[in-house]
Amino acid sequence: MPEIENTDTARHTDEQEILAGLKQPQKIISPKFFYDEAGSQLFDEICQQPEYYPTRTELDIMHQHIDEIAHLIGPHASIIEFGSGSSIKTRLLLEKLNALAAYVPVDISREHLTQTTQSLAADFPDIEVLPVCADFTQPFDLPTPKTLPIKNIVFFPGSTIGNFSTEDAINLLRVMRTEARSDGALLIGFDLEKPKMIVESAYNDAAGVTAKFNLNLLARLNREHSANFELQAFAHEAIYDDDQKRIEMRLISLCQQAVHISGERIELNAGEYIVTEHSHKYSLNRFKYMARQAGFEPRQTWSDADNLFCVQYLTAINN
Ligand code: AVI
Repeated sequence: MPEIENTDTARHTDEQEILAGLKQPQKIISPKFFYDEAGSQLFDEICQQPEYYPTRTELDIMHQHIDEIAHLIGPHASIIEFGSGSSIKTRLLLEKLNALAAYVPVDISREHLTQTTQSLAADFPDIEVLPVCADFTQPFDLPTPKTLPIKNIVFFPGSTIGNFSTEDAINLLRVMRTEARSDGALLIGFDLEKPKMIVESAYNDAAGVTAKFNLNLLARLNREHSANFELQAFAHEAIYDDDQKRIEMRLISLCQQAVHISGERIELNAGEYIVTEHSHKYSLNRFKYMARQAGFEPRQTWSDADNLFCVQYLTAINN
């Protein structure tokens, strides 16, 4: 039963990671644990909140400049999407690109990949879809399409790059550079620096969806990792750190309490919090610095009229 063994091993590894984070002086849980089925649904709901500008702004930018994007990419490219590619942005790109060699979604979740592959194969019967099940933070082998691509374009929309620390973001950009190869490019969306008030309201929406999304993390630990978090004993908080240019999402303990997770006891004081996510907002210069460290040079930058969000096309630097 290798499937079951794998699942058990993965759960054990996740538990070790979660416990290690909860034992640190500043308690943390990685944002990657947000996305179980309920968490993914709540994230989709966040994207529809009026205060949450990134999703709709990025889509507007892509709609407005799709012809130029398609022209820069050119014919016979292979699109390698970091993430399972279920978004409208992926479909927009696939519709507009000329004579695509292949579309390669890369995701750690086999389930997400299967869904994406099936629905894209049905809607784009002429495009070869070659899913890769891998952790995209590490280099992975690319499949060989039937039509040899002229270049590889890594596609990473959604400003997910901002959820990585600067060091990890540069490492991830290096993996992208490896997969893009010497003639390749990167098409990426990232969130821009802006006044604190706009960012904080995006992560503290009035309908309370982001709060639910944050608290679902604890519900998930209860469901999957035999934890006993009392959800009413925690509150969501999202604060913009103007020095670090990032949102910090927290779950604050409303009282002194002890929780159990995988047989271990974790104590929290009243007011103590667990950091659950950072979401970095970049200046064009800061992003250029990170991209150059990884071997990419910005070639074209598109933004909205209010400079909220940015979509950028970068090509591989060959030394
Ligand atoms: C997925 N990621 C880019 C989102 C963000 O804005 O950092 C996750 C999110 N967290 C709270 N709201 C949205």
